Amino acid sequence: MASAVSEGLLSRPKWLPSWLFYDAAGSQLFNQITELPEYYLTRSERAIFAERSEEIIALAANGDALRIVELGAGSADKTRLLLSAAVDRQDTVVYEPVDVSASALEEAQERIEREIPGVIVAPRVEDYCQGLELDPPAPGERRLVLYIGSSIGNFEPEEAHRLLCNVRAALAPGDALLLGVDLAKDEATLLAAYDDAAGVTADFNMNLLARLNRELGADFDLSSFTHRAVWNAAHSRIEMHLVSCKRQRVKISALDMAIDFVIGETIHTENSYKYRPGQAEEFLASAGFIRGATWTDEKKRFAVCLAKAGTRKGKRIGERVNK
Ligand code: AVJ
Repeated sequence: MASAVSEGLLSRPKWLPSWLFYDAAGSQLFNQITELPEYYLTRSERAIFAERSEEIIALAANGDALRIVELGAGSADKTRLLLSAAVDRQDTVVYEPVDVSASALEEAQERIEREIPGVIVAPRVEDYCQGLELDPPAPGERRLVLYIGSSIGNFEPEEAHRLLCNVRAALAPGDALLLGVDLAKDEATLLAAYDDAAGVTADFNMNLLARLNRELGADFDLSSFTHRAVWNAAHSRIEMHLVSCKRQRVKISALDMAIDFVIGETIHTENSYKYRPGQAEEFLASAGFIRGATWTDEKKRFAVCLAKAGTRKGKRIGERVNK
């Protein structure tokens, strides 16, 4: 954390990595975001699962039993629709949620085992960006990896490609990946989703500075920064920034650093890439996956793609993909 923060704040323009959002307070704010009227992503993806879970699970299983792995599982809320569909087809389902947050995984395990009998939860506290190792499938078993919720949207296109290659390298031919991506759409809808009327996304962004104050002894004055969301059409991404309202100096005692801001200077805190139709399928194909099927919600805001591991392996790259 210390090295990422000092690298980002010493750069011009200044930036901070978006994984820093998710401390306990930030994870809670993110859960609130998913319930906002403007944040259509979670609702759109959940609507797809509500309608298509059976079909998705049947296509992935292809007559065998499934073992389900979820990358960046968090609270695993929408996943329950897929898990229920899987236990309808087989008596028990092993579900391995992978996340860096042990507390989120504990809560998810407790809730899923209570609410969906037949699911055996085997949580893994791991950073999947460092590469991925999976247990080999038992005879008559296939793996389904879930990477849903537009989590891939935080990665630069080259990083996203590398991550998909790493997933492919961990799979055997016939295993499957279910990928959820947000689709490019009109600017007003996108901006509202990342700058909601209740100000929850602003709090989520500002929590980053509060976190640096708490954990690195920084003295950011939260009232002299504001939240800004921008649609970058050239790169097809929403950007989040923190804007300094005045000329100021901030000290970060744990890093023994002082950082100067001019008025209006920004810290770039997140990119959230929005895919055009067909783009996720192209990414998957170039990482060694075979096209399966794509589902979208009624308003075509969000897409879920099922892809099968082909015989050509993706190139495994152990290097961390989100700096
Ligand atoms: C968790 C990366 C999917 O990009 O929409 C929500 C994070 N940032 N509001 C997204 C987020 C601002 C979210 N992802």
